[in-house]
Amino acid sequence: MAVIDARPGPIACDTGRAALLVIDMQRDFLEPGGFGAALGNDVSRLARVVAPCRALLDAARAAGLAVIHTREGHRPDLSDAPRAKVERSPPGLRIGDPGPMGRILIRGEPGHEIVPDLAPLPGEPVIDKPGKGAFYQTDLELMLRNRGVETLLVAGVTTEVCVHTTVREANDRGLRCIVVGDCCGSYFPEFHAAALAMVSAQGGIFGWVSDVAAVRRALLPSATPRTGDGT
Ligand code: C5J
Repeated sequence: MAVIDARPGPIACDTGRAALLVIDMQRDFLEPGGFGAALGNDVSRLARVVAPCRALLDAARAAGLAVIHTREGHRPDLSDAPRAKVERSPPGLRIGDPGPMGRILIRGEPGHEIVPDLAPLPGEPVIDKPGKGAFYQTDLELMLRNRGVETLLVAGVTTEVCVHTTVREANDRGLRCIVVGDCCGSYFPEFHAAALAMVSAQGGIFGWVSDVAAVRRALLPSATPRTGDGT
């Protein structure tokens, strides 16, 4: 049992029944020259969470937690892309259009891949999701139930969109969520801060908010702090 310092209070976590979920750390969202940058976003706000995420991943792997990755994207024929989602972007920058790193948000294209520093290890499931939430039209819930997971550590991008949607979905499924705040990123700092505040408000209405240093201290009590973990 690990006890993780968090808001609104410490949270005990049975590491045998916990998983780390890393959400949408994809090249198109994070890298200069990708889809996120083409939309005019400052991708450095997202890229800066790669190092803390790597420190979190290393700790979770060392502590024996299940590690699951997600990617947002669609089939090449767009049969799983709702028109309402496709039409929300300007023509030329829509899902399926040719982008700087291949077709935008299409599975199999270079931009859809997870950034190299956070690449899944063999055996770590990768959930391809068509929506913002990682539970919508995926087998994530089945995987977590089969593994007996009760607690989810959540990291990734973007804080107020796919991370928040997933945490809300998980909360309604009876899972305890610990959002690792400095391992989440947004193009909008004010949305990031508000999204984290909303998780832990009202006694933890959606869950807990912690940071990578606290998680590493709890999971690996004898390890020395390292660069990237916020200490
Ligand atoms: C994610 C998005 N991953 N912001 N997608 O948050 O469209």
